[in-house]
Amino acid sequence: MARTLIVAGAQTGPVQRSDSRASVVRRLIDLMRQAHARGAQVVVFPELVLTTFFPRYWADNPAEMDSWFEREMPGPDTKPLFEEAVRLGVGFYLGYAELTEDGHHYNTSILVDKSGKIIAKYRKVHLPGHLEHLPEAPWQHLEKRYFEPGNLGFPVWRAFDANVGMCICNDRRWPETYRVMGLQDVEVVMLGYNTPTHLPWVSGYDNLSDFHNKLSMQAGAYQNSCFVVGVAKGGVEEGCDLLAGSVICAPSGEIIAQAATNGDEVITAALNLDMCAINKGATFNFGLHRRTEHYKLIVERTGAQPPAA
Ligand code: ING
Repeated sequence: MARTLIVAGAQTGPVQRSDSRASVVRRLIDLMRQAHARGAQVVVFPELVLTTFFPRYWADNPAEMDSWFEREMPGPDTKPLFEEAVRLGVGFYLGYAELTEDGHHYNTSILVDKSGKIIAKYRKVHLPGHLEHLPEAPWQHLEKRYFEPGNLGFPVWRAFDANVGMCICNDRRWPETYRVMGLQDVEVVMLGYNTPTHLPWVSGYDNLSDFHNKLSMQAGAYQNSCFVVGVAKGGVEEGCDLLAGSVICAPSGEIIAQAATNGDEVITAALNLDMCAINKGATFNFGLHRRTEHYKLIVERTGAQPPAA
């Protein structure tokens, strides 16, 4: 009997500045009910899903942004989501802005089991964008200003009878993210994202926004023989168009579920987890094929250095 995990990606449309957390949680509960109706055992929500993507705004004092952060999880606004999850008997991944008791700011995701218990936490490692204010740009991308780099690494947990890992948004573009989890025998990588389709600080690739989105996750899935569940907050948020394109990728690298809209939409797939073993035992049998003695630069060198003239 194949080991199967039915997962749902609960893509959301935009969250405007004026949308309350309570109104967002009502949408998440509706999506969770739809996912449960399709047999989902775990539901993946987007990155920073409770609020608008506030790193698009400049604040002279970063502390002005603290109102976008959660000081407790669950808090009064998110408790109804945890309660619904227990009622339905489903687990979920939730992305949110975390403000710790000792004043640290992280772009965070948690994994909650079907009893409503937080069983895992991840803090975004790769913070994209820029530090300085770009006053001419239609929006900023100031994650480096408002968040600290994650300090938990890329763990993999045993959950839902599978080896489960988490990452967030820009992390999905870096092969190291998947490989560190692959070296922990990950079978399902869950991630949420908020991806503007126009990047003021780098031009030239806006037209390939969805191609790069899918390429990154399909490659990560194939090269580490795992499933990848990537879930967007999409649509036009305060004038900024966010990419939708949520997908579930199989260890073959193929997309096995894909969103058709840029709004609130559930995608589901029954993951045959034994599929991971095919290439873990062959093409990507790390223990048999990798030659780590030649990989030192990956850890020792941060930025690229050209060859001597
Ligand atoms: N958003 C984007 C992402 O990595 C980005 C930022 C887009 C960086 C495209 C580079 C290219 O999907 C977040 N929140 O990381």
